[in-house]
Amino acid sequence: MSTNGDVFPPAFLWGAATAAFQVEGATADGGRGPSIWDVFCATPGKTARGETGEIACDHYHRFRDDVELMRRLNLRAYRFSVSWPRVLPQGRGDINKQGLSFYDRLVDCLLAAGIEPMVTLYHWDLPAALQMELGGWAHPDLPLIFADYADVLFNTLGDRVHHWVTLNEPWVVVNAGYIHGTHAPGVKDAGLAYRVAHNLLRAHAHAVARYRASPHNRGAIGPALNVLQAFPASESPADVAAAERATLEFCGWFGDPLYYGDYADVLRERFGAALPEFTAEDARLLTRSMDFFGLNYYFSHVIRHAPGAGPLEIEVVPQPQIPHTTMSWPVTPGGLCPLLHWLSRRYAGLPIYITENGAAFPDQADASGFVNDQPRIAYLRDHVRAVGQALAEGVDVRGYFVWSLMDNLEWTLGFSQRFGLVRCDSETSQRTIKASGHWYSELISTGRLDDVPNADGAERMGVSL
Ligand code: IFM
Repeated sequence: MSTNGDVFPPAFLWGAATAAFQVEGATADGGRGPSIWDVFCATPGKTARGETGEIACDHYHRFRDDVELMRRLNLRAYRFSVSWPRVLPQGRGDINKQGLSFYDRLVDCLLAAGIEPMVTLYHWDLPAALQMELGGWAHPDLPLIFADYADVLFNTLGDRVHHWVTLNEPWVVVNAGYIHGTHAPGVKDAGLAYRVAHNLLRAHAHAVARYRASPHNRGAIGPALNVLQAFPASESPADVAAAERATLEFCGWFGDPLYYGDYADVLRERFGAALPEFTAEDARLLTRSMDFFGLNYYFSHVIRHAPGAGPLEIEVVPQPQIPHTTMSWPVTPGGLCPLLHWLSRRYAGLPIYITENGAAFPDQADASGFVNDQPRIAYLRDHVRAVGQALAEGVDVRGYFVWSLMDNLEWTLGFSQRFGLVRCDSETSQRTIKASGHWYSELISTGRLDDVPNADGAERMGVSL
């Protein structure tokens, strides 16, 4: 695919993304079992204002209206995740037909509206039974149990779904869930975290092997990895090497094993015995186990060499002059194009999808519920422009998914962080397309960034990084 920068190819896959626990609600409906996130949210003090996924955006009941909204937004694709405990309430064993049929109907409804489904198999909501009975991802059998679950979905939806994402942001699962304990299952055990990461990688490899052996292997399968571009704080060789190590913290840990069959050398040197070894069979299954690289890009950092600061000896240099989102993330569209080049060199031959990109801003709705979210338009426009530039320079980017279709439950932070193209009233679940949604639909219909009128007052943000 190529472009002249502001003009995108007709086949470019424009979409928006969500995740089951963040939007579905209906946590006790239709035979669904509890997930580790239900347990976590029910524990006092774990989420802001004690907010839970019980209702979320009520997408489980409103999915037909939501697909109609997607059609009005001109989306070509919708990335959603399957709730594992909705399909297998105990994580394994008996299939909950009612739960499975929800995804069956959702896929049919999307296809009838001309929208391509991209299905994520694991977006953090592990069945609670697997955590309680086996200790979750720390257990060496989890990868095979995950592959069995994946197989259920390949067999049910594989005739109609051609884009599969195995794991969403395993780096976050490990860091927030097992090092800092701020996400479910709320464990703080760095030693265990390496084993969990290892099993997540093995789970991806086993699921991909099943997909490739399945009669429905007519599409593409890959991970969605969160990666940032690390800019060195100075031209000194020490800072340049530190910046490379910072990017490798994500890619060397999760991307490299899925392409080369092992962790990056620099991680083996720095983490030593803490990084488990892959068996020869694991390495065989892992090597070239991505059909595409799914990139979740939110921000980049300036990094300096910091002797003694953890095994990687890296430190983020704050950039207070750059605008930040309400997540306190810097707005850095300038990191995206170099990162796309870096990925296309390191994982040569793989197409890239931007599986998530977006921003939370302090949206204010008017009396009708409409949000004139000019900062989000500016954010999206600058990032889409960076994608167009990378395409024009020869990087094989095939699609772009805004995070998120609608405001939803931002995990521990509850409903306070609004990422949506569509406002979802957290009291009534009423949907209203925001100015950014209208802007995005116009971009999709023309495929030209230069044709979409600039949003009033939308300043170009954070372009220096
Ligand atoms: O909401 C999350 C999503 O679940 C995973 N990627 C980042 C988003 C914003 O924090």
